[in-house]
Amino acid sequence: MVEWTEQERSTINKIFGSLNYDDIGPKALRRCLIVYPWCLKYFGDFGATHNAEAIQKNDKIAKHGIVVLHGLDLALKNMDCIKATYAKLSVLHSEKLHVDPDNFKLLSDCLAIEIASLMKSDFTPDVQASFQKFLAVVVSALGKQYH
Ligand code: ZNH
Repeated sequence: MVEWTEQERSTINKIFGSLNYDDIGPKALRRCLIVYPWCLKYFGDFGATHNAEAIQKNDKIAKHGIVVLHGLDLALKNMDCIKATYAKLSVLHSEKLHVDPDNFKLLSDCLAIEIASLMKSDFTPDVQASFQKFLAVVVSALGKQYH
């Protein structure tokens, strides 16, 4: 089981408590799809092309970015059993969506970059360390049901 210090718990809760999901979710997913264009193939029915402007303007991508961010609430509310909490979502991404699990890490890095640019000097190395640990546990849990 992953151990969390009180400091880590409070830092992670503070970050998420200050986030506007409707803003940061779309930004993180768009960044991921623009920087790592192969990720777009999983969103075929969203109708976006490999073009930054099309990705920025796509409402379905924006909405899905919000869904993904709310997906992180699961981990936030269940920090002591993240692996079990994501079992279903892991099966979905593996067996139904066939998302290469390497991409979870890429999206989590894009989210870190968006949060860094929002928080600026408040995103200290210490804060980043807690945040990256949280995301690493989520990424690992999402990849757990892959065979
Ligand atoms: Zn994912 C879906 C989360 C990543 C792709 N996702 C989804 C959902 C959720 C999530 C919550 C919904 C589900 C239901 O409906 O039930 N994701 C998530 C998270 C993460 C992710 C948390 C990390 C962090 N994804 C991802 C990636 C990708 C994806 C990276 C690719 C690249 N997802 C996806 C898809 C889907 C999902 C494709 C489906 C969509 C639709 O709607 O169609």
